[in-house]
Amino acid sequence: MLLADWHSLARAVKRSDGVIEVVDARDPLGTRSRRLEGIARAFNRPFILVLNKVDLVPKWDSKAWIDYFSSRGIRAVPVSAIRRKGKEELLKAMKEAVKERPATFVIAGYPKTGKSSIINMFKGYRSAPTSPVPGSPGYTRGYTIYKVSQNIYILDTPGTIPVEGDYLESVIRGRAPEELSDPVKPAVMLLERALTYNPNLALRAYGIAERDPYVILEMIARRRSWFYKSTGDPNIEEAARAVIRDYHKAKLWFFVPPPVNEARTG
Ligand SMILES: Nc1nc2c(ncn2[C@@H]2O[C@H](COP(=O)(O)OP(=O)(O)OP(=O)(O)O)[C@@H](O)[C@H]2O)c(=O)[nH]1
Ligand SMILES: [Mg+2]
Repeated sequence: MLLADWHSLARAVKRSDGVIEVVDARDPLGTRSRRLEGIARAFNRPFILVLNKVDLVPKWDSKAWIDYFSSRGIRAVPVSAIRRKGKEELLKAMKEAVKERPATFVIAGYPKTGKSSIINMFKGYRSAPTSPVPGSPGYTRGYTIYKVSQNIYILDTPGTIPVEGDYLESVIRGRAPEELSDPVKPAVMLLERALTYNPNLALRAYGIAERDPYVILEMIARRRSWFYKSTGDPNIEEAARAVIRDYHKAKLWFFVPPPVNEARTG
């Protein structure tokens, strides 16, 4: 597991000319790091928020999120790194944010938000290693600098987790599903959250017409013949890991729209 290394990140921000924070468009506030934003502010670095994976949410939703951040004074750019959408707009935002050349941007954010994929979008080929699930081979381990345009560089960083961030996101992004000692609790929370936003979720993902998270886990285990050897009961821990993996792989589909009438906290 990658421990949050704020010290290295702060040092990188200090040496950079600008900061790009990447959040997951499916749950922008759950994957947003206030602490990272605070570091950028502390060093007075121009800040751009990338709403990545917009291919996984409807257009009205990504638009609403861009408005949400814009109205709070944050420059936000919708991107789909894997579809190479938003590349020009992001580059434009970077060029406008930092005038001096060469310019180096730190790209940072929660694990698996697609930081390295954004670098690859600029490169046009797989240059930075990427991986679908926390802990699977390809996650970013160290700090690596990539040239993404004439005189413009991006420093890729490991996904460091803000301890004060969203509990569920920090748990499921912080460790490989196999390494979670109690995968059931976060999987149940994940299913509860997912069902709030997409009541037909289990039907779509698993063909299961149930809305109780425990029942869903049990049915997944039964269908896949996962049983505890000792008791013969359905192995809901294995099912829980599968559910978490399916969220990372976007098989478990839901998205969180912007809050309405929320007090503006900045
Ligand atoms: N659907 C979709 N998936 C994406 C997008 N960008 C990245 N991904 C996927 O998200 C997963 C994580 O991507 P990475 O680029 O490795 O994410 P990262 O933030 O660099 O991850 P760490 O280095 O582990 O922190 C991979 O499976 C990517 O294919 C996107 O725009 N849309
Ligand atoms: Mg990476």
